[in-house]
Amino acid sequence: MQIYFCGSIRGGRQDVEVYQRIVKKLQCFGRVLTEHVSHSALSERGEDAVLDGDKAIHDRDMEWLNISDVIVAEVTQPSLGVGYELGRAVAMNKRILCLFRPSSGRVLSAMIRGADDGSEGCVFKVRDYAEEEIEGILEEYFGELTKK
Ligand code: 6IA
Repeated sequence: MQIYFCGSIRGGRQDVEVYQRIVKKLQCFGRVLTEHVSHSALSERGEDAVLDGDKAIHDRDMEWLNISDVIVAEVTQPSLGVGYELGRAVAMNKRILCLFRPSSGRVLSAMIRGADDGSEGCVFKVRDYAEEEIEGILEEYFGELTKK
């Protein structure tokens, strides 16, 4: 299974340790194409050092999004790039799981929360969680997915 993980980069790296925990667990279920999103060496400004620049990042990520079977996004730290990836993934009819931590004190965008219609068959899911629940939530989600 090809998994595309989304997390904030230029939107702010405050949650990088949570991303690491998510990516580590995701690697039990398949290949995480965007593992670098969880690297602590990648800073908000680090991508400026990439020679090929933003267009190459965008085009490669869109290719990976296209070949992915499932998208998992940590959406607590608001990020334009993550919002864009989710919109593109919806247009590609991809299966999407968004993870949000209410303990952050933030309120999730209605455009993300509202994309989950609450029905069992909805391919766009939003799950509120506390950090210690990550592994259990992912086990449950991927367990259901492999049954389908
Ligand atoms: O607007 P943001 O930068 O917060 O957007 C973050 C999202 O866009 C992530 O989910 C990534 O998939 C994607 N993204 C943004 N910057 C990069 C990037 N920079 N590489 C790959 N995906 C990115 C260069 C990193 C490289 C030196 C390892």
